Amino acid sequence: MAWETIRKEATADANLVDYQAACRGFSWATAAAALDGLPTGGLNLGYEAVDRHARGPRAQLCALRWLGKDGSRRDLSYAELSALSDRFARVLHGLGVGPGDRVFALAGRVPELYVAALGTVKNRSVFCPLFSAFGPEPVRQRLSLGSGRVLVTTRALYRRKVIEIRSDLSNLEHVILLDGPSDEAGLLDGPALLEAAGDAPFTVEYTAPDEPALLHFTSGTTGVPKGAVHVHEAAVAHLHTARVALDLRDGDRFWCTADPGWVTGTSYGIFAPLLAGVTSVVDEAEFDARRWYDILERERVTVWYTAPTALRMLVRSGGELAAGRDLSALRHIASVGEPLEPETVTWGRRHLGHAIHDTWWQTETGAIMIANYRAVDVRPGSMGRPVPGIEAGVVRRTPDGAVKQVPDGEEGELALRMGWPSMFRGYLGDPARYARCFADGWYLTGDLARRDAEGYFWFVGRADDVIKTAGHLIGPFEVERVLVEHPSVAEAAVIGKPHPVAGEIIKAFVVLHVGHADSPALQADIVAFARRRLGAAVAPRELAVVNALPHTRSGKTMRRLLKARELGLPEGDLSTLENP
Ligand code: 6R9
Repeated sequence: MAWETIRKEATADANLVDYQAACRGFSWATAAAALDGLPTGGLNLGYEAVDRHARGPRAQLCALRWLGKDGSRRDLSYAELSALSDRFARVLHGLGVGPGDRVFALAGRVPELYVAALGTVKNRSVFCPLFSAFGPEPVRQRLSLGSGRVLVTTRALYRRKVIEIRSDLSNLEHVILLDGPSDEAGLLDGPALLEAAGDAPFTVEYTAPDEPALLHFTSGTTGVPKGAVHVHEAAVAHLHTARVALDLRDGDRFWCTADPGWVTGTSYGIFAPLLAGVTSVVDEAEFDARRWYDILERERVTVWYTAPTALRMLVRSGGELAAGRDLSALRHIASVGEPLEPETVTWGRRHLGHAIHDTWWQTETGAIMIANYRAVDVRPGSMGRPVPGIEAGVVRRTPDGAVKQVPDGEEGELALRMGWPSMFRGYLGDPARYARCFADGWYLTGDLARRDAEGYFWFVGRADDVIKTAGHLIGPFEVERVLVEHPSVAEAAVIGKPHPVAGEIIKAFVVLHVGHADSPALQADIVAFARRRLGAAVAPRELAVVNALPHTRSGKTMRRLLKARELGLPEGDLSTLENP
């Protein structure tokens, strides 16, 4: 069924009113002029996000409104956030942690995490978030690949996920506990360190715009996770996209529901709203439909950035929870991370007063690249059009290494003309893999898409086997290598199985070692083993024991074939499922 275009809202006040004109008149130099730069020259992401505002009229404005799980709340003004992150920067400095050193964070959504992120980049160290629902194995792998010198975490998370791997982490010198002292040796008491750091302002040193600021791990089909390096001048793209794609402006109450353990929760949950000088709402709790409606209503959220899985859960929670709410403050709703089906776009219009505006981007792009805009007609099911300043194309690689755009309407790989400020500048320690992402001046995204005659982009699928489950990007190989460590498992293959709410769930197929008999108890044991090692967010939700896995002649597991069988598709007709 073709979905009707949703006409733009009455939006003469939108930041982006005339899309074509905004694209024509755009330059990154002009966008960069919206930032101050350091008094000593250079550009520092943390300084731009908080210190700049703390020195001006926004000093007393609420920067972070934190809502605790237990109903408590805490407001931090720009001045307070600037002072606290100064203290954190001084703590790092005092520990001898300096420019380029990597500071990892493993914590839930607590104010101290935001303070640590800002303080880290102000100290010119590199902030690297980890998802707090990761188990010990993904934490170990990322900390060791990233040679983390500092880990900022909590007592409980340390005990559950770090103790057992600490001896493997030879570069890890300091563990700072955000929630105070611990009896265990070798752990630093964060609040005491912050207290002792005193309140003299921290002077941010000259920071080159292309110096690393953030490190985000992301997954591919094979091999270990890749550390995508982002630089301070990503701030230019964070702010620009916050304005044009999210329509942020003075006076906004912005709520990004993503966890800072993933790129959306960092780019748009920490930095973009602060760069834009608005109030950012942070909820510590996990999804709960009633609580979420309460937050939208009570906090008078004006701009809401969320994800398809969460929206589908809201849809399923039924209309009663939404009925009678005063959502009149809400001006714009946007979504990212997975395909957003047309039904959900129009559900937003009906129940929340606004269409859901899909946006597309990746860890590697650092910021929104394609979006539906408030003042532009929405085509439900489409990711929208490129952000002014971004050239996107649908391409095919030719055998001689060139890249050719395909005609409108045809499928190909989504590509972006390289050179925007938040483009990743490397995969940590893997320049060859980085180089393979580029050809002919294009960054090749690994997503399949098509463009229609009016320039709207439509997501088709992934060109590789990575899985998006509940918006989280999971590499199948990371799961498979843990499964085969179970004493009964000889071989494993993992796919994303379509799921009505989570988009996909992780399904594992395992072959048992000779002499091991399949049983419900054994299957439960394998799943429990994977959950313990990987954490609930990464472990398989379903498992099947099979006699053999399909392999190519060169020995690679044919995950696509398993997926086709799972979906009941004819095996000869894998079209979009086929590996390119
Ligand atoms: C920000 C983020 C990136 C991958 C991306 C694509 C998928 C993101 C999407 C979407 C369909 C959208 N993706 N946005 N698919 N429609 N609007 O999610 O980064 O975790 O690196 O994932 O997510 O496949 O390539 P990341």
